[in-house]
Amino acid sequence: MKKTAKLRKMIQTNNLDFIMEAHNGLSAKIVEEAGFNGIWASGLTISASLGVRDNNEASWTQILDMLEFMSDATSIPILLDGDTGYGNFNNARRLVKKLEQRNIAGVCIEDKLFPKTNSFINGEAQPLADVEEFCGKIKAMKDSQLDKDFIVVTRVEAFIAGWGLQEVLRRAEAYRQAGADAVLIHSKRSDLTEIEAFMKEWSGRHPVVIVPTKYYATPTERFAELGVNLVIWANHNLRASIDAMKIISQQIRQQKSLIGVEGKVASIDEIFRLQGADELQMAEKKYLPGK
Ligand code: SPV
Ligand code: MG
Repeated sequence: MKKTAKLRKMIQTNNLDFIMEAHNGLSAKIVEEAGFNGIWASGLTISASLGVRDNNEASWTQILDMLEFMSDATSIPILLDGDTGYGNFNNARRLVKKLEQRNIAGVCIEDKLFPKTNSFINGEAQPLADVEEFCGKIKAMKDSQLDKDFIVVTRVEAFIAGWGLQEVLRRAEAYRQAGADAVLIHSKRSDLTEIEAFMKEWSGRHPVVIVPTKYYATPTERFAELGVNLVIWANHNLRASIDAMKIISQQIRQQKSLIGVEGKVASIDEIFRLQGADELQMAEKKYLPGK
């Protein structure tokens, strides 16, 4: 099955599915090996891994380059966090074209303004996109895709920006009618009240995606009970690696030695395995004279 068809199936079937954050080829590979059926290419973690802020400081082609490595390293579908689509409808439809060329299965766009700011930084001060303009962007993206299974997820930021349920519903419905394949309802509350209220009114009319970063303490069964289709674990590989790198850097600096760390880090052979070094050795035997 194509990557696009796999991701489409994940959002369209009624059972709850999960995708996991990755920010480069290596972390994407690790997500696949962990058994996930899909990858969230997070704007926050890709930009953080590049040492920049989640404010479109990395250019969209720099993101595209990273995605190419992630896509080449894996066989499961990738959903790109495409921020606002990096401009207006025209930039967004060109993004779709470039993503399809790199075998990316779908993109999520959020109804904010370029350059965006992460939803967890002063969210209530963030202006939202005009609904009509955003619907034009959705239509342009859907009209430009060549593969019918490529998905466009539209992320409603109205709760984040301090609006109520009515505004969230108005936007979600408008985006559904404009052709979005799913709506992502984002909430920065530590409980599930906003998501619950939305799911009740929405009553299954179109697939729903959530990101439980802030309401992490909610048992996962609740998401299934509410009828959520897809959960994004949005940033945990980067966060795990930050802690691991801090500990090892500090230890090596303090001990001026590798004696205490060798058993605590992945082996060099494990790096080779993740890179697929074996395959190259076999290919050399086949293709290089004298090997
Ligand atoms: C991301 O992972 O970049 C997201 C999710 O967009 S959030 O950080 O919650 O906005
Ligand atoms: Mg993001």
